[in-house]
Amino acid sequence: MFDSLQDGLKGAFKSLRGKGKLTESNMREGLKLVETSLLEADVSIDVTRSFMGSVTEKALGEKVLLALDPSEQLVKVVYDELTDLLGPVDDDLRLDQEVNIIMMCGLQGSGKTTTCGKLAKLLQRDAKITPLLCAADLQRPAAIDQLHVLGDSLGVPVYSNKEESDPVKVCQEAVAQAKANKNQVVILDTAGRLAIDEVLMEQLKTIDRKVQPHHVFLVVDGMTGQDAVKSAGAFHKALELNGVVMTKLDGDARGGALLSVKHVTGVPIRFLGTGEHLDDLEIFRPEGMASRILGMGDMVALAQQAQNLVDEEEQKRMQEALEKGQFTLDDFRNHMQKMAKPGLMQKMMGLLPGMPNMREINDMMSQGDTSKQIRQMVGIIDSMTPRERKNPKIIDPNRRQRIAAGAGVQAKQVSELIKQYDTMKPMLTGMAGMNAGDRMQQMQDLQSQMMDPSRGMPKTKKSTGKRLSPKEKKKQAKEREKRLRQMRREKRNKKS
Ligand SMILES: Nc1nc2c(ncn2[C@@H]2O[C@H](COP(=O)(O)OP(=O)(O)O)[C@@H](O)[C@H]2O)c(=O)[nH]1
Ligand SMILES: [Mg+2]
Repeated sequence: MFDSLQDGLKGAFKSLRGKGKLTESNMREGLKLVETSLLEADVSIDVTRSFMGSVTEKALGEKVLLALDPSEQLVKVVYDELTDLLGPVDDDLRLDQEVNIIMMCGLQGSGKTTTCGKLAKLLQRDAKITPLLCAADLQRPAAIDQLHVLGDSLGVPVYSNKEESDPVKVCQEAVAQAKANKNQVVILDTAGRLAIDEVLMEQLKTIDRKVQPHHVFLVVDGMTGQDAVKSAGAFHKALELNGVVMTKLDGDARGGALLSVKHVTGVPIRFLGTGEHLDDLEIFRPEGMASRILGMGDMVALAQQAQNLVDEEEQKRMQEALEKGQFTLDDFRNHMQKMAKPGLMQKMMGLLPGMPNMREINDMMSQGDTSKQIRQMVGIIDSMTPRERKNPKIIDPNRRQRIAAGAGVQAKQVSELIKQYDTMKPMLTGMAGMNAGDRMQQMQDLQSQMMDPSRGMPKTKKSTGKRLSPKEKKKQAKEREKRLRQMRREKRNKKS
């Protein structure tokens, strides 16, 4: 997700990192790259401008320029700004009425009907509420059937009336039925058009006026870029929206639209649609999204996905193992097997920091189906001896050859698997039992390690051919000392 924005920002930070000491002028260069990557990712000019305004001010502040690692500080400035721009959240549906009405609106094909189903599933799972779905899209006869199919698969009732041609009436009838059957929530699946038109808007306004939904959510297709932004503006003008759902963020959505839609409507983003399955609805969190955009991964979303996957007992066992710092290749293998569900693997990998981005993963996965890939990984681990599984460090080229031959793969694939395991292990074990703040810190540390593998080791400075003045030397020595102290502290913290 959000590949281009992610790639662009990473490039910007990387080029700054290579510069050693930052000055105002090379920081400005880095900021230019940040700006370009925003624009390339489809963030509108207005949003980019205001975003860059506050980032520049902070980045050129003394605190950042004098920091030991200014590019890391810039990552933090951009992260904070993204979080600010994407927030605040409003994840409370305030279902305190006898019947709470949620209306979905948006262009045709944006994912309204699918989102109705996903939201119904989420309510069932998390709030133990069985909502009533209302088929208020009377434009296409198939739309009613589509909702019925969804409802049947979820065990959720669907109200429809094929005799009625007025969507307002259908909505009113649904609300009445919900009252009678004590459905706490009604979700209205309204009609969409290919482009915004007056008739559609009037129809929605009438529903809004006469049915008085408690929530009006705009469903926006994340793949449509700036068009999404335009339509969001029009919908917001006609209806008082109080939430946005952005769908199809599992594809090659460029991410910019999310920032722009938020900016244009000022309405909280509530949910993200990340796939065609009914489980693929995430509650929006600005911090998680900012991390993802910056390529730091979203550990909270990852944990959530994993949680929906393994049963409670296994989870407890995992947690205990993780807290003890044990996450063996056997655990890794069991985990992989659980992820053999189609599509899930790509998604989880996309949430992990340091993993190849979605495009690469999709390419990789589409060459063979996911379950085949997983079978291969499992095969590799199965070809290892118990000792190797416990301590993959002992796997030398000879052992690697043997394992590869046993699993029928290339030696390179064995190394890749171990690398993946090595990336996951410190993250998972380190994060078990941490609070959210520490986790954030950990994520940032991890990220900087990934961008600069030499970090953590004293840097060997390349000769510039220029001699340093005594004052500069003294300053460098001081910086080195500070860095060493910091390293020792980090080491100590890791031990305790
Ligand atoms: N990949 C992906 N496809 C989605 C998502 N949400 C909806 N879709 C697909 O988009 C198409 C249109 O969805 P639908 O709910 O019928 O849109 P509506 O016309 O707004 O009701 C369908 O093929 C859905 O499966 C999503 O989050 N990810
Ligand atoms: Mg529909």
